[in-house]
Amino acid sequence: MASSTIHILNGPNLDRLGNREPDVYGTVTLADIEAQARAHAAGQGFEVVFRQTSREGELVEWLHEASDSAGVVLNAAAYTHTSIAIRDAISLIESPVVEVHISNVFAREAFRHHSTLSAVAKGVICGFGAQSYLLAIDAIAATASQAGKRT
Ligand code: CA2
Repeated sequence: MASSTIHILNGPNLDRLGNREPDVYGTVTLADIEAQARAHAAGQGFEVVFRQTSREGELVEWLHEASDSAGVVLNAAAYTHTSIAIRDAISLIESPVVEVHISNVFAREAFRHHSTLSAVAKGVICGFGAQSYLLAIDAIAATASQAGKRT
């Protein structure tokens, strides 16, 4: 039977969201994002596994664990711009991975314009604040229903 679980994986420093750099990230906390994402996913019949780590290898292991899920919403934070290990893990799993960013990385420093992950992700959503996560959930729901995995 098709999975109805979406894994939402967050990388380094995202646990510090809330009051630093509000011009870039707003004032939302990661706990706020989790609550919004759980409610949004539940409205479409999905359960959520929501995790954050500062360790690259842990993100790799969590991607492996998400292999048979309905999809993965991945904000790899700074690892987005550097990690071949996370890219390889995305390539290895069956589930669609949506790369998300709170900020519009293309309106920021040049080193944020390149992602090692985008080419192997199903798609990329950035610049919509916490709503980037909700749009990614919608994209996974649409992908699952298009593939006939869910009705
Ligand atoms: O915009 C995003 O979601 C990012 O993935 C956030 C990463 C950044 O390295 C990416 O280029 C874009 C940084 C997360 C750091 O989180 C902070 C938390 C508190 C205060 C400042 C940053």
